[in-house]
Order: sequence, then structure tokens, then C-alpha cells
Amino acid sequence: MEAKINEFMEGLMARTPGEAEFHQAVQEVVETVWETYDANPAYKAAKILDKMVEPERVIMFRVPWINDNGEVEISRGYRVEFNSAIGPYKGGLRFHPSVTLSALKFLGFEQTFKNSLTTLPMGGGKGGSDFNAKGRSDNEIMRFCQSFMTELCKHIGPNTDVPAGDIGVGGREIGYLFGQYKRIRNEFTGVLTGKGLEFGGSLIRPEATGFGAVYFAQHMLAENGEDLKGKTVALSGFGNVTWGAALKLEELGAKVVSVSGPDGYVYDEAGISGEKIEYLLELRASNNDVVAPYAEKYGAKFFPGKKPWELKVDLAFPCAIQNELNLDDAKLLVENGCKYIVETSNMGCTADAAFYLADNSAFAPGKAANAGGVAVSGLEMSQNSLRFNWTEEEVDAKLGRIMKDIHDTCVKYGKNAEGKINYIKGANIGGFVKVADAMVAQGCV
Ligand code: 8G0
Repeated sequence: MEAKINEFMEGLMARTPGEAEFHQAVQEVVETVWETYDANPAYKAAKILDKMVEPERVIMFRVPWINDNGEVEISRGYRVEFNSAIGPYKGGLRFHPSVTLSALKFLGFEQTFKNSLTTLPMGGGKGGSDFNAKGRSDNEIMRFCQSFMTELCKHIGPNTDVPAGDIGVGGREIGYLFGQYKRIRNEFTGVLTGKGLEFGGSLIRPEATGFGAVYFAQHMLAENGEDLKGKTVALSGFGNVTWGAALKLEELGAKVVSVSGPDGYVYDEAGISGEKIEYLLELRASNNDVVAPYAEKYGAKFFPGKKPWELKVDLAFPCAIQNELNLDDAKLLVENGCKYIVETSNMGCTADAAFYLADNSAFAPGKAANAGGVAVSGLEMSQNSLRFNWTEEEVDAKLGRIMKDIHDTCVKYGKNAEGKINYIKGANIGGFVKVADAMVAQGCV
């Protein structure tokens, strides 16, 4: 099996040189689904895996815009339409200097499996730009979003491709993007998710990724007869996802002791609760991308240039960005008694860290743990099609059920003879089978 996997990966790397993040994401999936793939002659005859690693379409475009000094700036825009076997392409837009074709291919590839796990009819896609919002004015951000959408609007639509926000793209940016789409296409339609509540957004969408990850953690703990009450938790990041996780963890009686940014991490021994959680949103909206002001404001400790994985905690939720937790971090967490690592960012752990944690702790991969975000985006699409809005309680209840279903799927495909659950394996096989079956049924397309 190992030889066949290596041969597959070598072929992929030769065809896609330099796309390290994409190779990392594919390797993790291929290693865990190969047995399932190999045992199914219909998958092999249709070359399902070879097809799955080739995006259906990649769009790259120039995004020219004018800054506040009247100068022209050029960014690069992308949309990777990865897989539409089970629904319209669906996935976020990321505006961040780390955005490259490789990063978006890894994200779009993972999105396909994640969206499949949610049980909702959504294919996989991802897009964005290397635009850096740091230090930009609101007007500059608006002009950038308008230029970006002027091209993107030719390729998306409510039955074709439905983007959302992601890192660097929040409610403000989705508003500007939606306004420009509507203006150019003269169509009010559910073409984006993460919209404002006044124009088709869903309740609970901003909270959904964080809430979903905590619901998933509850099921993991329940497997061991534990619950969140009184547990100490390290979070990284300080955006929407971190905010949502902190809210739900507080509600369920856990104590959050850290948040982090590119500048370092904050350790708040008293617990990050109440207005301190809301302050995270203010920090994020300042466009400065630093968390140090939290420490000053609330008299907490700040560790410049460090990550919170050196803390002694019961649970850790990486909520920031890919590869934010490496093998050394993983070993330190386990050594310090951390039993649950809930990967809430996409590919938050390096490959070696993820496999180490799967063997030495209860480790939830991002595809499963963070699927609540896109799940509620799927519910936003449903509400837009119905031209009707569900209540907060209705959306939250549906989110809760979806996260339980995802956990059940992980158990179904990931539990071994000794009763240990390998969530990486469970999520990958569970996500893969549905997409693969749909692709086989649709023939050579
Ligand atoms: O709402 C979405 O579709 C969305 C936005 C940003 C990220 C993700 C994700 O699942 O990674 C989904």
C-alpha cells in the first residue's frame, strides 16, 4: 500500500511542483482513504482519486485598485472551483498575504470533504487574494472588494459557486462584495454567505465555526465520560472563530486562558470571559492584527513571538491559520497533560503533529471540528432559497445536530477494534465516500 501511495504522491508532485501545502493536504487524505479506494473497483476504474486532486476549474485574475494616496495597486485574485459532485462549489474567500494558488488548492481540496461531512449539498471551492488589509482604510477595503467582485461575478452564482468569508473577509467585506455583485448582475440572490442579517444573512453564522468546534469537543469528551465543566482551554487566534469558541466554552463552564495573534499570545489566568470576549471583535476590527493591547487593557500576561501551546491546559483549540501547531508543540501539549486537541483552523497542525496527536491524544481534524461554519453557510443558502429566516434556536439546533452527525461519521469510519477513534481517518473516509459515489454515478465528467 505504501508503495502505491508514494507512486500516487510522486505523480501529483511532478504535475504540481512547488505546491507544498496542497501536497500536505492530499497526502493526509490519500494515506487514510487508500484502503477504501483500493477495495472498490468502481472507484479505481473511474480513477476517482486522480480526478479528485485535479480542480474542476481554477480562475486567476488581476485586481487593480486605487489607494487613498491616489496610487494604483495590483493584487492577485483567485477562485479554485474544486469539486461540484454533490452541490455548487462552496467555500470561503481569504484575503491575506499568505494566499497563493497552493494554499487555496489545499483549502479547496479539504473543503470538498468537509462539506460532504456536513450532510448538506455543497461542493468544494476556495478563493481569495494576497491583499493585505493591515493598515488599510475602510474606503480602500471597499474599493478593493469592488474590483475583486467585478471579475469574480462572472464566475459565481447561487447554483454555481457560493463564496463566503474567511481570514480577512468578515461581515464588512461580504457586504461590499454582495453590493457590487448585485449592482453588476442586477440580481438579489444568495450568491454569498456570511451576509448581514438585513440582507439574507443567517443568525448564528458568525458564531458557527466556534460553536460547532465546541459541540464537537463535547462529543469527544462524552466518549470518555467527561464534560467541559471546569476544564481549562487554550485558544489561538482572536478572530470570529476564537470569539465563537470562547463564548460557547464560557457558557458550558470551561475556562479560556489564552488568545493569540501574529505578535504573540496573551495568557489571562483569570479567564477570558464576558466583555473580554467581545473586546476581541473590537481588536479584530481595528485592522492592526495584534493582540498585545488585550494584555494591557486587562492586565494579563503577554508572551511576544510565542504560541500558547506551552500552557498547561486540558484542551487546546488552534483557531488561527494553517500549520500553527508543529510536532514540538504537540509533544509539549501531551507532556503537559492536554488530552483533547480540537483543530479549529484549517490544517492548523503540521502533518507530523496531527498524526502524533491522533496516536497520543484525542485529536479532531479541522475538516470535522470546524465544519460548523460551512454548515451554517449551507443553512443560510437554504434560508435564501426559501426566502425565509429561521430563528436563532432553530439554526443552533440544526448546527448541534450536524456536529453530532459528523462525530457519528468519524466514529463509524474511524473506530478501531480496541475502541480507539482515529478522527482523521474517520473524517477523511466519511467525507470521501459520499463524493466518490456521486462522482462514479455521474460518469466521466
Ligand atoms: O461559510 C463558509 O462557507 C466558510 C467560510 C470560511 C471558511 C470555511 C471553512 O469551512 O473552512 C467555510
